[in-house]
Amino acid sequence: MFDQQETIAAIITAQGMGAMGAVRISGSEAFEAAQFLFRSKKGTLIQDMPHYALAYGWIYDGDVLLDQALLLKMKGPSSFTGEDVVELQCHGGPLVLARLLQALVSRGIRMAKPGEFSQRAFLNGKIDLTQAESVMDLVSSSNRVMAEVAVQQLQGSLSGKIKAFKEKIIGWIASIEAEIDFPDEFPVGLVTSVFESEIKVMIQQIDALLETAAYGRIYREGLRLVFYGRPNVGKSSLLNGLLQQKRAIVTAEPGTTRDVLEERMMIQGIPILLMDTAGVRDTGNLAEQEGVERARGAAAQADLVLFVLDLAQGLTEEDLLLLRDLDPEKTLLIANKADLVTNRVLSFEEKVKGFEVCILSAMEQEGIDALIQKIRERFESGTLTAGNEAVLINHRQEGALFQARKALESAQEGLLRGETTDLLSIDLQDAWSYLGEITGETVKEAVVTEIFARFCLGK
Ligand SMILES: Nc1nc2c(ncn2[C@@H]2O[C@H](COP(=O)(O)OP(=O)(O)OP(=O)(O)O)[C@@H](O)[C@H]2O)c(=O)[nH]1
Ligand SMILES: [Mg+2]
Repeated sequence: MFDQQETIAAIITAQGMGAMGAVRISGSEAFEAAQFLFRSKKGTLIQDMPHYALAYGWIYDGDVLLDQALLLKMKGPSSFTGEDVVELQCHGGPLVLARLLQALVSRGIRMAKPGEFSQRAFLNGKIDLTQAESVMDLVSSSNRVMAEVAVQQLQGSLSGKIKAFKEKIIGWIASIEAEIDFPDEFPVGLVTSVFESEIKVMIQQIDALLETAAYGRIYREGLRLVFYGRPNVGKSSLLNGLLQQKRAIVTAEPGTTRDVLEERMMIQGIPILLMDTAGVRDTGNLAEQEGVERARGAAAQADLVLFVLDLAQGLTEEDLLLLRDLDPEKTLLIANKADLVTNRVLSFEEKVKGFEVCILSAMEQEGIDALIQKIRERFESGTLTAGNEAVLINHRQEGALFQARKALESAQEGLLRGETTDLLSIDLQDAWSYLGEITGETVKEAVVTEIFARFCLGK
């Protein structure tokens, strides 16, 4: 855990030149340290400035003038970190900011580690863990949905739900304790029968949250779309067709693509990670063999496989073998090179029953729009309930929520078996504690450190 006694500072604006650059100082010596450097035009001292006030002036390192600046004073606990904070807003030159930071360090202020401001905010109870994580999502979001969900979670949309669960559970535990302590006043089983149905409702609500995890990953990392199939069927051509640029090498020779080639794009608001792979075949070439292995791996991890075949050749035995391992729910069958055939009726339709087929020509750019529409439909027909919930949980939150659900289920089963109420209470306490990991009250210190270490410098 970081030493909270120390006063820390960091550049909080992006690297490089900009109209503005800012340095934040946080801790008990923030005002004093800033006063060393800052001379207000009106001669005001920082200690005399009111809370949230701005002062205009100049920054000096000793006698050396560094920059012109605005100083913002925030008195703890009403600041982001909960400590005394000063923000110096100057001109956004990398050297100016570095010299300013250096001047602070030479006066005993420590440089903040990545995520340290946010970690202090968490430790001082200014934000909970879900809010800290949503800050990360917000600054790294590449699409509108993620940005909107992240800002709602920052406002507390997820914390609110978790808090409500926890309060309810505490209520149940209290009733159980009352039943145990004052058996005469509570007829046996009265309390438990009331919350049998309530536990069921809570499990359903948790399931709805758990369902958002898959979409959370897609909005954070992109929908993994993997081009897969035999060599030379036109996988790379199709990737280029979707991207509208000649990104992947295309040749008439089978075995052109070797590595997994990744490219990002947006399809109607959905962030997509396109992955072109090597054509699958038996080969003596070591590099190609490795490529084939990677192709299989990528297909296994795909959200959606675009299985490409060559319509001019029809469905080959090798195609069928590959198809057998694919899940129709996660696959679109692309019959490519439609420009080479005159009759577009699929002779092999029976053999690919269950798979949705898309006939197109990557070379002629024909049928690409219909493919885009199908990708969109696949995404929407999934389990997306997140849009209206405005909550997308991440992997860590999913894990804890899953454990909480298990504990609740165990309580539910206990109730049905007519277990004694003290056993029930243990399950409920477990559920409460797992929920607390999400917001951070019961989370282990190592996890907290790991979460904040992923933040960027100055956050
Ligand atoms: N006529 C026609 N030719 C196509 C079409 N799509 C791709 N081709 C041709 O098929 C050949 C192979 O295309 P690629 O895109 O390299 O095929 P691939 O599946 O990526 O091949 P590997 O990387 O070797 O696995 C090239 O000569 C392309 O021009 C199409 O729709 N129609
Ligand atoms: Mg290729």
